[in-house]
Amino acid sequence: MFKDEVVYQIYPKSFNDSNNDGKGDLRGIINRLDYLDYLGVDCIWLTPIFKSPQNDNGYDVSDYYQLDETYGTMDDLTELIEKANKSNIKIMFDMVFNHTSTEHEWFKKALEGDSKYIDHYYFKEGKGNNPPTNWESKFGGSCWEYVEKLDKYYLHLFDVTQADLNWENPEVRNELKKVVLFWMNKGVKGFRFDVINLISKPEIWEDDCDGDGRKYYTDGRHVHEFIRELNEATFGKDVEIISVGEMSSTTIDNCIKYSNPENHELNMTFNFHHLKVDYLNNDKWQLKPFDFKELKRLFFTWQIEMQEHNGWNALFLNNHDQPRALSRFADDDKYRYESATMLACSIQMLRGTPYIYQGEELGMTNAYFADIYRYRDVESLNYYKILKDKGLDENKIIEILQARSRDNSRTPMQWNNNKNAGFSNGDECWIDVNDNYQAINVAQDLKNGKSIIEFYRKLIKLRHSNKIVSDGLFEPLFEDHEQIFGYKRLYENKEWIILCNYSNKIINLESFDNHYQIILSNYEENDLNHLKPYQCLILERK
Ligand code: TEU
Repeated sequence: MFKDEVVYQIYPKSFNDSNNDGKGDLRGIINRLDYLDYLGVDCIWLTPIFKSPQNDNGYDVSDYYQLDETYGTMDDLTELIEKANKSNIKIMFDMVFNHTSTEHEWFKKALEGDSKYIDHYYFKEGKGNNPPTNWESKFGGSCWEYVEKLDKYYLHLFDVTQADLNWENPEVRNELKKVVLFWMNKGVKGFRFDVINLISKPEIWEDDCDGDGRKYYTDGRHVHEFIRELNEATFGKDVEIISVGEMSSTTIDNCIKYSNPENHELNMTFNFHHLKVDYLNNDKWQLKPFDFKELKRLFFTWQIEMQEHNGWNALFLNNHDQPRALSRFADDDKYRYESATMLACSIQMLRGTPYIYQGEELGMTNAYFADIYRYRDVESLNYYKILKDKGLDENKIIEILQARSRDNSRTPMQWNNNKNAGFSNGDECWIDVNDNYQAINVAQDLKNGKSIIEFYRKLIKLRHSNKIVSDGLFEPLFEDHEQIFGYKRLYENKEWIILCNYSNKIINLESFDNHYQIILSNYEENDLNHLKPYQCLILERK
C-alpha cells in the first residue's frame, strides 16, 4: 500500500556502470540491489530508460517500447524486475507522455506531411512572421519552432527536441494507454508521469501579456478526465501499482482532485512550490538565501489541505532536477551528518509517501562545478547562453549554476574511494564525479559511528512498523518559530512530536520534558530542554 511505502529514485545514468562505458546501466542496478534491500526501500523509480537521443537525458523518448541500448537489454530489465521482486521491491517507470523526442517515428512522419501524425502534435500557423503565441519554453526561448516544409510551428514546452503531444486527439491517448499496458505486462509496478498536468492545452491560443504562457496549459481544461481515462484503462486495475504525477506550477485544489481516490486518477502528486523558496522574484536564475518560514508554511499548508480533502502528497526535497537539499537548506560541511539526517526526518515523518533521491541517504552534496565545460544539462547550457546574452559576467553565471544547475545532483553515485568513486571502471564518466568522493561515499558512511545511511534505515523502519507514520493525522507546531520545523502525528491514542532545528544555533525548549520519551534522535546525548544544531527528535507521549 503506497501509504507505508518508501520510494528510492535512481538516475540510471549516474547510479552504477557495469560495462565501463562511463554511463550507468541496468546491470549496474542489479549489482546494487543488495544495497537497496539493506536500506529497506519498497520501490525503485527509474528515470526514463526508453530509447532516446538523450538530449534531455531520456526525457526525450524516441520509442516507448524499447530500452535505450546504453542501459541494457529487455532481458536485463526482466532480471532486474524479478530480482527486485524477490526482495519485495517494485520497479517504477517514468512515463514521459507530455511530449516525445523529435526523433520519434510519429514526429518524423508528421514532418513528412502525414496528416494523421501532424495531428499527434501541435502544429500551428504563425502570426505573420511571428510564432502563434509569445509563450516561453521552460528551458528558455520561444516554445515554438518553425518548420519550413509545413510552413507551421510546432509546440515544445521544453527543449526544441521535445515536441508536445496532442492529447485532445483520442488516437494519441489510445497509443499511450497501450504503452502503459505493455510495461505493466512486463511486471512494472509503479508509474511516475512526467509533467502530467501540462497535457491539456487550451482551445484558444493567445498571447500571455503578463507571463510565460503557463496559465493557459497548466492543469488544463481536460486534464482530470484524461488522467482518469488513462487510469481506468490501465494501472487503475492493479491496486499494487503506485502512481504519481509530477505537477508543474500546480495548485492544491488540483492536487486534491488528482490524488483523491474517489476520482480514480493518481495515488499522489509531486509539487514544487516548496523548492522555490530561494528564487528571487520567482526566478530560478536569481539567487537569494532560502526563506525557512516560507518553506515551512508551504509544507504545512499542503499537509493540512491535502489531509482535509483526502489527497496524498509525495514527500521530497531532492530529485534529479534539483540541487542537493543538504547544500541548499542546511550545512553540507561542518554539520553534514546532522543536517542530512535532520532534513530526512523533517519530511519523512510527514503525512505522505517519501521519496529518496540516490545519494541523499549518504549525504552527497552539490557538485559546485566551477567551469562551464563540466556542465552537461541542456537547461544549464541554454541558460549559460541566455545569462551571457543578458550581460552577466562569467563568474556570476558560474555562481548561479553552482547553486541552481540540475547537474548538482546528477553526478555519479559515490560508492567508495576507488577510481570514479566505484561508479565506473571506465576511463571517463559522462559527467565528472564530485570532487569530494574520497570523504563522502557509501563505504565510508557505513564505517562511521555516525552513519547517515543507518539513520535513513531507521526512518524507513519507523514507517514500516508504525501506523502513526503512514496513517496518523498531521498537526502543525511552532508555526511562527524562526528555526524549528515541528509537528505532531496522532493515531488512535498515540501522539508523536517531531522537532527539527533548521539552524546551527542551540534552541531553548521547555515544553517537552518528562511527558515524552525519545523514539529517535540524530544526537547521542539528548536534553529535551535544548535542541542542538540541526538536531531532530522524534518523541512519543508517555
Ligand atoms: O521536469 C519538469 C519541470 O518542469 C522541472 O522540474 C524542470 O526541470 C525545472 O522546472 C527546470 O527549471 C520534468 C523532468 O523531471 C525533467 O528532468 C525534464 O527535463 C522535464 O520534465 C521535461 O521532460
